[in-house]
Amino acid sequence: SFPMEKFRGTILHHPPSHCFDNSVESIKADLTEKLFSMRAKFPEVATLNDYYLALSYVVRDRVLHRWIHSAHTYFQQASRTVVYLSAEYLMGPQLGNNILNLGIRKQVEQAVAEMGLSLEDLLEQEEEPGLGNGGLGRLAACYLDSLATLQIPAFGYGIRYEFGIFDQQIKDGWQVEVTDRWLRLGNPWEVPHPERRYEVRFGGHTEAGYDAQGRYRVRWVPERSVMGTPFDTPVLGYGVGNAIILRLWQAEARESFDFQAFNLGNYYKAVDDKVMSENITKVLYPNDEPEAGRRLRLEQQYFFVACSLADMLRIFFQRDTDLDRLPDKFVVQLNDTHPAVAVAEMMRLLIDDNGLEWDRAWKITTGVFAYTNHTLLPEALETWNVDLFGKVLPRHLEIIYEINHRFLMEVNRFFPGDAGRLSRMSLFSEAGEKRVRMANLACVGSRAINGVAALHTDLLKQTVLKDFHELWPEKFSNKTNGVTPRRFMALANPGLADLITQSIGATWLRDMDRLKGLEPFARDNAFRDQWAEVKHQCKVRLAAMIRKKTGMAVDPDTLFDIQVKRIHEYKRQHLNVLNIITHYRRLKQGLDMDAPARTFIFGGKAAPGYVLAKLMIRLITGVADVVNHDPDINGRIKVVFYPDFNVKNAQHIYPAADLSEQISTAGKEASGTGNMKFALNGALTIGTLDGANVEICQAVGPENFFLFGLTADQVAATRQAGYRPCDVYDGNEELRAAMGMISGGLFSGGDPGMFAPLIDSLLNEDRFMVLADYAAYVQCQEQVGRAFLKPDHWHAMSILNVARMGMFSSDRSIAEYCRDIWHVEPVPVVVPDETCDID
Ligand code: CR1
Repeated sequence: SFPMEKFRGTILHHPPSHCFDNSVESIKADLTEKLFSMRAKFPEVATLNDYYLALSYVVRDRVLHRWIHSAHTYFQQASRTVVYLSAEYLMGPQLGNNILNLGIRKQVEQAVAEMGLSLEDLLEQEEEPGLGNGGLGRLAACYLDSLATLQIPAFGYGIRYEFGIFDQQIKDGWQVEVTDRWLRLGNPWEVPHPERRYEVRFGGHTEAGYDAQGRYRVRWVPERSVMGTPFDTPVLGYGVGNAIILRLWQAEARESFDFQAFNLGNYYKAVDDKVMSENITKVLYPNDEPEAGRRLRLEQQYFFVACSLADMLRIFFQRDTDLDRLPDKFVVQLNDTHPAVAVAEMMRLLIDDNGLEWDRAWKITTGVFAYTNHTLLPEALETWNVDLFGKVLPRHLEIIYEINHRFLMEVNRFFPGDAGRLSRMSLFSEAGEKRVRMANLACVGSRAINGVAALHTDLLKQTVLKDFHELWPEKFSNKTNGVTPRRFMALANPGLADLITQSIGATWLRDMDRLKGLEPFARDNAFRDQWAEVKHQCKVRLAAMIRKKTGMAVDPDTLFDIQVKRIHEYKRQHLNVLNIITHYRRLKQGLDMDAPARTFIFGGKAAPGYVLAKLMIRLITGVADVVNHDPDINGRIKVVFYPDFNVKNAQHIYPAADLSEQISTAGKEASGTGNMKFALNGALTIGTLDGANVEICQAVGPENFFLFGLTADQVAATRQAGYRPCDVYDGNEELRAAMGMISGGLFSGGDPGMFAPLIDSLLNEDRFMVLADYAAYVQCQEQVGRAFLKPDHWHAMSILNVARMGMFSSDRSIAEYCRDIWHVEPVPVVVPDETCDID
């Protein structure tokens, strides 16, 4: 009964339904055809990359078929839709995942084999879109996977950075950053829609006045504007017909600007403007950068928020005219504060562009947004200098002032005369230079606020967001993170996935609680042997990758002890290193000779401006240099730095781990998600009671988890009591020796100065309690060594870990968001004429 004329020009008819034949013969024929039509090549001259692209187009046709039917279904049913706003998405390679989710793996494997190719080689060709820094961006990607799989109508909106996170090379032991040119060889997965661009305005000033009806109105007179073009990448659900869209915005110059300048004879100014406009989506900012005075970053945030909200309203107006119903049709999830300016932009759209009064606009706005916090580290909480903010977004700054004024009046009604509280909760910090607090804006503008693990949410309520929790306790909830078992188990570890399927059936990939069915197998000798064999094969494959990337030989029969994640002081890679050095020294002294041989593997990027993190990488490679070549050690310790840790490499690494290092200072890691990926691949964890480790330990049982170190409460109490790292140092001979070996130059070619900043920071401040946890960590690592020498028990623990990790599927997380925050229901999509057998 809705007015048909409203959406003339959008999808009106039932979409075409091709019958995609997924037989081996058809896939071969399609591949040859794509080689011709998309690459203009015939088989004899085609490169491996041509074949990768051709196969991607073969797969893409089938993916788009699902998307077009999904879009049609969602549109027809006008279903309530989730809008996920995130400045980062770490999608990982697409080809393998799409083949898996289409259920055509066997046929594709055979088809390419019959053409003389290997699917593995073709998959290796793909350069992943590294459009994120780490956990937060990868979480967004896992959540899209689960949204599609749970059949939830959703859009992911973000930024199409031309250069994503830098590629990391290791030169002379140091990290060297290389620009990531992921688009160089073409991206077959995206569909640009230049016909659907939006204008985004910046700068200038505002003018106040009265409109024809005598109402007070503000007009924003911007100084410049750019265009945002969407690029759509479909994301398939697993075992369902549903697909959703990741829509990334690219900044482009308005050609009208160029024309004007050209007419004035200022051709070069026009070209300049074009460059300036396109700069907005040029590069992803690495997080953990110490100083942030970056206007371009604010422009990026506003740019993608403005495009996304405009797009959302376009879709809304296709079916509705009454903006009061917007909160019934859409919920907008803010992935951290990067898109928090959306709160002000929504108010501007409603008031300035659609003529609503403030209170009505505010009711709609606060009915639409929800906010996820991802960090407790004070230095990572975003704020913007008010002058800078006002120069880039003068109208939004006014709106934020008005929101703040009304909000503080409300606070004052609840807590009369509490000046301290008012200044803490204000959207502006006034200590020193005046700044806008984006977390406060996100809290005030949202109807739901959540943390990403139980401990993190508790600490949020007690610390950074304490005042907001006291004002609005009902807004708060916990949503413990999860990871997709499709990419991180089925795709990354097919051997393990097949073994699990053989024993408990195939449904676990969509219903991870079924993994519980593995528990009895922990006592089954034959099964344990198969389990051990799968792990061994994964280690053999990783050893081959290590050989290829670093030239180093490592022994798959040793204990693979792995720490991969961003390099950061709070994640404490240096604590890991101190244990390695201690172990090394003991072996040199003829002690610990019965400990199992270990391969310590590290991977992760340091922010280019984070000097101490880069020094930590140099320390790891320095220790590797000495230990790996020491004839006394004779292979009992090897240390590897695996360069350029990203999603693609991660898929090789997680399955091969015996031991997962999750050793952050308690209270600092909001959740962690690598911890889940390791455990789901049968690694045991050595970890602190931090982030989701707490829940993992509880789920798998403390007897199957190597727990050590201070708790978050103890960390706070120790600090309170006047923690002095030098006292710990003075009291521990092995610690002194290990640190002495570093500062004496043993790992820096005799240069005693190289690691001085690291050593000094540990001795003088030790913000992250490395020394306080050192003894407990070393002792816990000894326990790990002893446990590894009893393979039957070790593998039983490994099986129990996997069996009990079901709750860490992102399907569970997303189901909780749907139930508690989004209030959305599944919309199944039926795709006609699909002839695939799910394997
Ligand atoms: C946290 O540090 C968490 C991810 C995803 C990170 C990590 O512990 O697993 O988010 N936070 O929730 C972050 O990147 C900007 O903050």
